[in-house]
Amino acid sequence: MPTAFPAGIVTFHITNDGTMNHSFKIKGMGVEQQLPSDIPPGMTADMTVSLVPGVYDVICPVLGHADLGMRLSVTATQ
Ligand SMILES: [Cu+2]
Repeated sequence: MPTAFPAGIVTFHITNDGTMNHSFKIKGMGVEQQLPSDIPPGMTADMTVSLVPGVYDVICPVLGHADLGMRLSVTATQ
């Protein structure tokens, strides 16, 4: 996914290319939103979130996955 994109109403199209369940969470600037359920392998999900300009952490909230590297710092630009 891109590490910078314009702020505003943003829809993430998330594809699980892996072999186990994963999920998606974005947190920062007072926002904390994640998918209501995990994505099985080979499946997709969309999540729409309203982002003000700033820096956010995107992680896979499945237990232990963020510590395995499933995290990314992204910037919503003005
Ligand atoms: Cu994961």
